[in-house]
Amino acid sequence: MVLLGAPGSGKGTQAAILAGRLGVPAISTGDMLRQAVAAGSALGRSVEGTMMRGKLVDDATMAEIVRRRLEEDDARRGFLLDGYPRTVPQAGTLEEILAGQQARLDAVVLIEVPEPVLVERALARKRSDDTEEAIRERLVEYGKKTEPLVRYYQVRSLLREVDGEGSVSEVTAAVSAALEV
Ligand code: B4P
Repeated sequence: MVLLGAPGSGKGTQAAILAGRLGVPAISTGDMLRQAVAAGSALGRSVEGTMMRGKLVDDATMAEIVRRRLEEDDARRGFLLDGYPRTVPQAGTLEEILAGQQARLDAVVLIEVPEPVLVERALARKRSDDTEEAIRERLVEYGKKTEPLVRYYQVRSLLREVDGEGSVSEVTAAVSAALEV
């Protein structure tokens, strides 16, 4: 499964809850990148500036990271992707990876939250990449590069839309209902 939504929509929050419930790993590309930055690895050093500016890391780098992660044993029985794909080329890469594993996506959940609430939540989170400028830039990037995925998955009959404005438990209930889990 894939969780789709603007930055601050609560993808990561819901992915962790749902993954626990379904017994599959929640794979957050944002967390993986932040860990690389914290560890000071070559990958971390190469993506740090991009993340701080609120820009997306390039598709080739992300393809490499996700391909490796989905080959790990714990992802063989299923997984919940949080924050990938974020561009149409990334969605194509994911399809290729899954085809190579004779697997397919079951569903894509879009968590919808109005922009003022997104900014408020992200500022409250106080993560190092959450300056107001970076948050605004992430929303612009989302509109340009990630929103086209809504249509991409709609035409493939995979998209399930959920209102993400309620409390964490209300959103979990809405996501569970949409997925019938
Ligand atoms: P991510 O880590 O994916 O960050 P995000 O989109 O901001 O967070 P998310 O939507 O998961 O919100 P959260 O649950 O934390 O990406 C960070 C950066 O990494 C990107 O900007 C980019 O540079 C890079 N990156 C990652 N993946 C990439 C890719 N595929 N391609 C290129 N670049 C990539 O929730 C936000 C806050 O709201 C939290 O504080 C939470 O506690 C709160 N909250 C959640 N649900 C709530 C609710 N229902 N009510 C009230 N508060 C709630």
